[in-house]
Parts: sequence; structure tokens; C-alpha cells
Amino acid sequence: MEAVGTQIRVQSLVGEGAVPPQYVQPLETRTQRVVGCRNDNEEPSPPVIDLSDDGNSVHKQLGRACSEWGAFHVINHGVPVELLGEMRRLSRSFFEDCAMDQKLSYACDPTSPASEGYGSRMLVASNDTVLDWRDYFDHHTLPLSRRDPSKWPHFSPDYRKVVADYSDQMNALAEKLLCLISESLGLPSSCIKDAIGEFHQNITVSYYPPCPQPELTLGLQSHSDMGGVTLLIQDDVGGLEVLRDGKWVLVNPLSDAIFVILADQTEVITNGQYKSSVHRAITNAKKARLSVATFHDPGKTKMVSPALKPPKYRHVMYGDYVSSWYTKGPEGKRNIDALLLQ
Ligand SMILES: O=C(O)CCC(=O)C(=O)O
Repeated sequence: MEAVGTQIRVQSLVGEGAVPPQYVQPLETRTQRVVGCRNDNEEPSPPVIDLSDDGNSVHKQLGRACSEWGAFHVINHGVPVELLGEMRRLSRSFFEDCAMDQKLSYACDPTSPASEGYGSRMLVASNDTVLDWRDYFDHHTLPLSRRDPSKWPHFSPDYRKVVADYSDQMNALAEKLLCLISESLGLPSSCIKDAIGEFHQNITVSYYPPCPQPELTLGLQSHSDMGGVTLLIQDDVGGLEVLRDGKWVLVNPLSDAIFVILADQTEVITNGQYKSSVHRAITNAKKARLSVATFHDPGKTKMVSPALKPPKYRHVMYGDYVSSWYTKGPEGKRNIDALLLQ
């Protein structure tokens, strides 16, 4: 079992017959899913939107997806699908082919939330939080002043270049999507993008090792993302769920698609017309699972407020919102609900 400070990597627990008690979820947050990690259409799924469709139809589909789901797949998005494959292949190789001491040479700072590098715990503040069955590598990629590829793995000469290309492509897609989403509400194209300001982009690769008791654990607890918009790709294992009308819905992996997740500041800017999506990851006993989430967030000093009147949310400085999120923990939508006026 490896540890940095108090940080144990989940991958080092694999092979033990039972889940250690700190990973056991209380009854009310455990998954009820007993079948495999695939949605075989017995339940509705988040929509798939073809960005090459003509403008009008895309706006309508986006409007419906954003108000009914807060999350959707996009295809024909303009990002080369080979790059998606390379990003998945190289990041999997870091977790599976590098020795633990090599991985630990990139360990994140366990005392500081969202620090760059290889870690396992999302929250640093409380010791009584149930832990996620997940290891991750967080890259700080934008603005360029935050990008220092020497902090990223170097086991393959391609890794750093692929992460940098991936960052640039995701940045362009996030900008395009926020313009289309603004237009779908009849707002000027740049409305949401300007309200978020220069993107602070992080790329988090999550690696969920096989879990001996998946019915007791979560790969990643229920949360909505804090910032503007998250673009996620996953491998073909499955395990991402979104909450809709109080029910958890499994998101099928679509290898060439990118999954778009609206985050809390987009809910604030659109004055609640579009809601951020609550989501989580479940585990399975057989296969390790990998996802790559790219977050596009405001800078810490950016003030964010609704673009529509009368405002339903109070304005907030993004850095204060983040501090409160890390202090209280994600727990569903508790944090954004605290911004609701009346
Ligand atoms: O692994 C997944 O599918 C979810 C990842 C996620 O929600 C996150 O990184 O915030």
C-alpha cells in the first residue's frame, strides 16, 4: 500500500479482498444499479447533438438539452477523433504502465485543493469524508501562464505534446459551445463566454481501478462542477451517471463523442434557465475505467452574476465560491443553492 502523507492511492489497494471502511458509502448514497455499466435504453439517455447540423436546428436541440438535462453528447465537434484516442491511450498508460514510485514523483500537494499532479482525494479539509474509489492526475493547462508541462508525466515523449494539443482543442470547442448556448437563449453569442472571462482550464484524468465491492463504493461522489462548462471523454467501460428528475441515468460511452456538462456558473449566468448537471461515477468489479474531464472555469477574482433580469442568484466572486465548495464538500447542489435569492 503506497501513501504520500496521509494519501493512499486506490490502485495500491487492488487485490485486497474487501473495501477498507473509509471507502464505504452510507446506505443512502450507494448505487442501486445491479446490472452492468451500460444503459440499454430501458431508461432515457442524454441527447446526442450533431454540431454539423444547420444553425437553427442545433440551437433548438441545445436549448432542449440544456434545460432538460444540463448535459449532452456532441458529435462532429471538430476535435480530431485520433486526438481523443491518443489522450485516452497515453493517460491510461501513465496509470497502468508506470511504476508507483515513478507516478509518485508527480504527486499533488495533499494539503491544497485542486493542486496539480497525481492524487486520490478531492477534498483535503475533512477527515470524515467517505473517500472516492478513484486516483487522478490533474493538469493546469490554461491560461498559458499556468501551463508548465514539466509538471506532467514524461514516460512517453508524446504525452506532454498530446496534453497541450488536447487543451487547445478543448478550449476552442468550449468557446464555440458557450456561443451556441448563449444564442439558444436569444443572448448575444459572447454573453456567457464574456461572463466567465478568460478560461482557467484544468484537465483531470480519472482512473477507477476495479473494486471488489462496487455496491458499497462510488468512484466519484455526486457533485455538480463549479465553473463554466466541462468537456468529458471516457473509455468504453461505462460508469458515469447523471441525475435527472431524482433518478440516476447511466451515460453510455460513445467513443467519438464528447460529453458536455454544464457547470454552476453557467446556471448562475443563465439565471437558472439552464441548470448545472449533478453527476457521479460508479465502480465495477471487473475492469479499470478511465475518463478525461476538461474544466473551463472563471479566474478566482472574476465576479459572476446573472445575465438576465430579474436576477434569481446573487453575484459571487468565483474564488469565494470555490473555497466554500472545498470547505463544505460537493454534496449535490448545496453550494449553488446557497446563491439563490429569496
Ligand atoms: O469519470 C467520470 O465520468 C466523471 C468525472 C467527473 O465528474 C469529474 O472529474 O468531475
